[in-house]
Formats: sequence, C-alpha cells, structure tokens
Amino acid sequence: MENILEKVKKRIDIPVYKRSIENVLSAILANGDFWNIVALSEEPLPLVAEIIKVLEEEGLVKIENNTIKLTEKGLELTKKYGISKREELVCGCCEGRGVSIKQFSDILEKFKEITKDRPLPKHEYDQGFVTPECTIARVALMHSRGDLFNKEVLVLGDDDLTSIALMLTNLPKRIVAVDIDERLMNFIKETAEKLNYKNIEVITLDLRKPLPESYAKKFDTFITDPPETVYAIRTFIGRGISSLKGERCAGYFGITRRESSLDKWREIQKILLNEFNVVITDLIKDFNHYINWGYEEETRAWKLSPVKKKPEKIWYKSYMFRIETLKDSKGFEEEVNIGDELYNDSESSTT
Ligand code: SPD
Repeated sequence: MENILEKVKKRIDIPVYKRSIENVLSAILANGDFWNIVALSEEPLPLVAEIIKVLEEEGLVKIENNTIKLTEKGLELTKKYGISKREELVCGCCEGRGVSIKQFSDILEKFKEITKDRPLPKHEYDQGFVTPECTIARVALMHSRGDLFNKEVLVLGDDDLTSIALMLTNLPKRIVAVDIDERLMNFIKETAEKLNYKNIEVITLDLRKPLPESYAKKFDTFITDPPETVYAIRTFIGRGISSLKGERCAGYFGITRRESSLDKWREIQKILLNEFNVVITDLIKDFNHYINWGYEEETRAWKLSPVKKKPEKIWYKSYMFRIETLKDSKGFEEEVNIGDELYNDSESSTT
C-alpha cells in the first residue's frame, strides 16, 4: 500500500492519502465502470485515474471490455487491508435528499414541459444542468427552510433554470436571475412572458464582474452552483452573500467531490467561516444530480479516463450546502481579473 501511495504522490499534484487508495479499491469492488468508480470513491477524477493506472502497473487491476476489475493479487490486497465493497444505501423515496417533492408534482410536470426545448449545455461556460426532479427538490428544500415565501431570491448562474421552477411556485416576492449566457437569459425572459409572470428580472453578466450596485443588500436568499475552483467559489458565493439584506439570510450552492478534494473542501470551508463569517446549516450528500452534458469527449476527464466509453448513467453529483449570514457576515465585491483559471485547476476535469 505504501508503495502505491508513494508512486501516486510523485505523479500528481492532488493530495493523496492511504484512504484515497482504499476508497478507489472499495469502489472497484462494487463497480467496474470508470465513471461509477469515480462517483463511489468520492475522490477527484484525475486522482482516481492515476490510482487506477498505478494499480494496473502493479498487477492489481486489469481492464477488459471497458471494465475495471481487481486481479487475484488485487483481491488479496483488499483482504489483507480489510477493504470491503462500497455500498450506496441511498433512500429510494427522496434519492437521498431528505425532502419530498410530492407537494410540487404538478410544478415538476409543468417544468419538464417548459424546459423540453431548453438551451443545451455550453462547454465554454462549463455548463451541465441537473435533473428536473433535482431542480424541484431545490425549490422544496428552500421552501422547507423558510427561504422562499414572500422572499426576494437571487439566482447566480442559471443553466439549471431554477428561476423558472421558482416562478412556477409563485412563492417568492421577487426573482432575479443572472448568467453570462444570453441564450439562458432570453429563454427565462420568454418563459416569464408566456406565463405572464411579472416579478422577475434577468441580467446578462459575467460574474467575474460585480453585480450592479443596486442589487447590493437587496435579497433574502441566493442560490448558485459555481465552477469548482476556489476562485469561482469565492466569487460566486461571495457575490451572493453581498447581495443579501443582512443577518439570518440564506444561501444555497453545490460543491462536488468529483472535482474537489477534501483539502479543497477545507479551503472552501475556511473561506465560508473565516472570510465570509457565515455558518453552514445544511450539507446534503449528492443532492444535485447532473445530466451528462454531451461534450464529454472534449474534456480532460475523457483524456484521463482509462476507458474511452461515455458514461451511461448519472455519475456527477454534488453536495448541497445551505449557509446563513449572522452579525458581521460579509461577501465579495471586487472584480476578478482571471481567465480560464475561473474554471480550471489541477482537480477539475469536466471542462
Ligand atoms: N462541466 C460539466 C458539468 C459541470 C457541472 N458543474 C457543477 C458545479 C458544481 N459546483
């Protein structure tokens, strides 16, 4: 095990632990598909790919018919270290989200109908949207926490079209949707017109730039799903916090394990607690399920994958964070002068 760890450490700029190797072995015991192994192991994709490469070199893993399997030697290693197959054990009713969307079943149907001709994910902006059930579950979660009814809600980045789901509930008093992508803003605007919904504004804006001053301290709730670099996380969530009215307002965002190691998670949590001075009230594993975005073959993940086979089912999921502001919470308002670093770091792979 030490030998595998040392070999991986030398080759990759992502923190790796004995536990990372165990997680990958445990995932391979459960599933032979690369994308599922990444999902089950909860290690960043580039790290999983490197660990599999080393395991193969050591004769512990073999790849046959696009399937990753442990060899006899690999199985012996798992026995020696007491590693068992990873079990998901997710609740079938709520898909593990902990909220029911039953109350919103009509809205789910309307949402599906409205979004059937939605703009498809754009690689340039790292887009990839969640399932309609997930979008409605976001609404249910926000409503269950008292963050929607009669509230002013800001959606920062909206390829998921959460603002449309929010309009359909008629719960918020005001909705503002912001995105860099004009196609999305037009789609949301046209939907609002068709629904004769008046309480929504859309703004086309690259979030590297601050929001217009008139939006500072105006909202009760924000939701965002930033790219997974620390830059993007600070910028998107920080802008959300700056837009909140003050104490005891709420923010929602997704963070994944597929593109962020726990070391990055610690950095993110430091930003939340020490820079922004907010508190994490909810953290729900695999709440967000992303439909495979279609441009897989153009991504770094594809280059790194030991098996050139597109994912057949959803493998990219993220945890849902809910934060609340308290006395002295503060966000982030500066302009950030970066390019591609907004989307890419050593752990990212789906861009
Ligand atoms: N690039 C394809 C999909 C990316 C989805 N982004 C999810 C970000 C979670 N914070």
